[in-house]
Amino acid sequence: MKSNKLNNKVAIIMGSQSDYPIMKDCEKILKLLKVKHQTLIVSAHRTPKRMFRFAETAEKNGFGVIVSGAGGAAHLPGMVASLTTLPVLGVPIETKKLKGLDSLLSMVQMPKAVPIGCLAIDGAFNAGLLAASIIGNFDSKIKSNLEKWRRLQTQSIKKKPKR
Ligand code: RP5
Repeated sequence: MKSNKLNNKVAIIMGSQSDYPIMKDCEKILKLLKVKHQTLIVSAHRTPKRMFRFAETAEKNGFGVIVSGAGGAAHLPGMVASLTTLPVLGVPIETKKLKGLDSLLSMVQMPKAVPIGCLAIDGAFNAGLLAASIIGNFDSKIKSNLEKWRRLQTQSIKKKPKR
C-alpha cells in the first residue's frame, strides 16, 4: 500500500480499556516530544473486524509506527503486524496470574517472517521513545525534540546519591 503523505503519526492501540493506565505513559512521552498520535482500543479477539480495518488502513491514514499494548495471550501486535509492513512495537501488559510473563512470551516469541519489536513488561514509556526515534529518522523536528529530551535527562542525573 503506497502513502503519499509523510507518515509521522503514531498509533497507540490496546486490547482493552484496562490496558490504558499503562499505555497512557506512551501518550505522555509522545505528547512531550510533540509527536502526533492517536489512541484506540482495538482487540484482536473481541473486535477482530475493527483490528483488520485499522491495520489495513493504518499506512493510508498517516501512521508511521504502531505501538500495541496487550495482556495474556497477547496476539494483538502480531496480528496487526501480519496485516501491515509498518513497524509494530509491542508492550506486554502485566497480568494477575502470570505477572505479564504470558504477554511477554507471546510477543517476543513471534514466529519467523512477521516480526514485531517487543518492549519490557509495561514498557509503554520506552515504546513511545522508540516510536519517536523511528519518526525522527525522517522528521527532523521530532529528532531534535528527542535529542533535547535526552540532554535534559542526562543533566538531571546527579553525580552523587542523596543521603
Ligand atoms: C487483553 O486481555 C487485553 O489487552 C488486556 O490486557 C487483557 C484483559 O482484558 P480485560 O479483561 O481487562 O478487558 O485482550
